[in-house]
Amino acid sequence: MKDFAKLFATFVLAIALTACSQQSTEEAADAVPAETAGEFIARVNTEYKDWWRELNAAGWLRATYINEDSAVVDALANERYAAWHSGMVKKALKYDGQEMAPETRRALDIFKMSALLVAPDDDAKRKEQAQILTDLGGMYGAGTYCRSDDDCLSLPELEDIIAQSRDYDKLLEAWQGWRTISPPMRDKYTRFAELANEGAREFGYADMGDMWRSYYDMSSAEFTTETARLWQQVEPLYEELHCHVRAKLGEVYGEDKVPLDGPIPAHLLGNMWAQQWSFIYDLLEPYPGVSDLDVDSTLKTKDYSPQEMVRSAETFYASLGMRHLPDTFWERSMFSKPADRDVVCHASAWNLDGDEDLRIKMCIKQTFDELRTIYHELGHNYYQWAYNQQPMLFRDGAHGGFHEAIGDTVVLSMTPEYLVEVGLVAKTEQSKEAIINRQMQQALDRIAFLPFGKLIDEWRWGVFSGEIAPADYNKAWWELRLRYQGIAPPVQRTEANFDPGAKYHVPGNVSYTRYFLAHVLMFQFHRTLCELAEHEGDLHACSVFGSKEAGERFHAMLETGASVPWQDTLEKLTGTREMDASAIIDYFAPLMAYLKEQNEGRSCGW
Ligand code: X8Z
Ligand code: ZN
Repeated sequence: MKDFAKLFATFVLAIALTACSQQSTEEAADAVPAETAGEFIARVNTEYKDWWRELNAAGWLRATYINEDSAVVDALANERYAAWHSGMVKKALKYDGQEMAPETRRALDIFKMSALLVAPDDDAKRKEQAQILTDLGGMYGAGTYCRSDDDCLSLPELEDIIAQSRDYDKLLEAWQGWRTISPPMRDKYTRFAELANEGAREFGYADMGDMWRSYYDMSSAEFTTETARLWQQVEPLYEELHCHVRAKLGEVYGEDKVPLDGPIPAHLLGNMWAQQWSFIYDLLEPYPGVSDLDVDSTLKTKDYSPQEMVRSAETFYASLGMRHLPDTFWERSMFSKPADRDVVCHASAWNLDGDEDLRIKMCIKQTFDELRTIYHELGHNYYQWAYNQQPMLFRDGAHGGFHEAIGDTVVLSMTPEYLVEVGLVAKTEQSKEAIINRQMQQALDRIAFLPFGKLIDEWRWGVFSGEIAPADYNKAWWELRLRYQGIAPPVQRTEANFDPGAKYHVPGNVSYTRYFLAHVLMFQFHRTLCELAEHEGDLHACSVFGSKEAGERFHAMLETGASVPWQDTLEKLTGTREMDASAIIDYFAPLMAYLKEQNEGRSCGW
């Protein structure tokens, strides 16, 4: 999530030092720039690195120690950074239309879009916006549901209920309970959107959504079309899964609660946001008892510590030829939920100084789901580490979807055979039934996620463009949830609620289409890595664990960072310049056949 890094090639450093001596001349705002574009970018890279360190120190403190003081430090760092950024962007705009090296042009474009906080060029408004974002993050992180003064449940506790309980009313209470944290965010979020739009317009974008969509080496309109195209490719898979899951939930909870021709109540899918459904696998296991992949039990019976779970992920990356994580990673990461203070438990991976100060922040539990998330987070860390030889502005993923896909590509290699090899399950079977069981488990994660991954930003694009007015925030949210996911709130929702605020990335202001794209890309990457590892046979049976050939090419992609358009990076690894869902469709072919058979005679859709 947090990307970028430091370390400069000597020539960049030399130019940067020259640039520093020219700082006073560039104060004359309207004058012809005293620096060449290349010199200017070198200076941005240097200064940005210092900002990066400061912002991340404040951000880390805020996320791992939520209190009044960290709020002050975080808001101030963001406000000061935003002032610097907006001043520098104004200068950057003066180079528009000038001849320059392509990598300088790219760096300038990236810089204009790289605002962590897009605020208007006005001290008071900048301060207000930084404060709002710090507050929203804190409200989410410290959010609890209290039945009474001394009976409060945190998010991880509420998530456990949603994952484990099969009692309709108990699930409902946890679902509603968590959503009591977000109504107070509504006014703040409304104001945030106004200010962010004002800032985006000053940078030349139609609104903040337009700015987000412009980050993909194509026009904003092309990007909208591109995501719609990918969704169309995968929609049939989702509809089959939805139909089958709904039928099974109807058997468990009764058709009065889960009508077979309508949307699924949002609290029954094992996840607080109904975004990934693997926690209800027990209700869906196609062939009960065949090839037991119960990693949860192993983690609990062998009493894996959070550190041991992280080591397991590190061992995988090392098997691809990557380095072992630095000592500071182990010393400075937050692996568990501290008992004495509020923290943001939502998992994230950081590079605090842009160089090697890599860390993850998680409240690790002993589940397979969490283990997969650890592999996901280390994907970010290994990416950050690999591109730290790039100039600062290129220390980022080829695009956000690449960043999110690295760790998940590795997760696709956690095959039953791999799990046996590392002692996470006792034995595995090679039958057709075993394959379908595993695919069901994976589809509940990967296929179920697709519409969710698509709709979150569709809501925000609407909010930022003004198409969704504040008076319709919640209504529009549930319309999208219905349209894409075929789910509905279990109780009536009104504009007194603000359900988008109960999802981390909304108050956290993290764009979300990246995850949708990652769910397409990870299968493309996996297909290529499996070819490099000379895997023969079905794609779903491939693990690249231990393959130095696959690891080398994978790492070469990571090192490239954001230095070239993502299409070039994709082509270099996979031979194609397009994101394409055919790999995910191939991968799940066995399960789709099973689902179609199961759904015969059912009326699917909602
Ligand atoms: O936020 C995350 C990661 C951190 S980048 C844990 N994910 C999305 C979410 O939880 O909503 C991974 C899957 C989607
Ligand atoms: Zn991530």
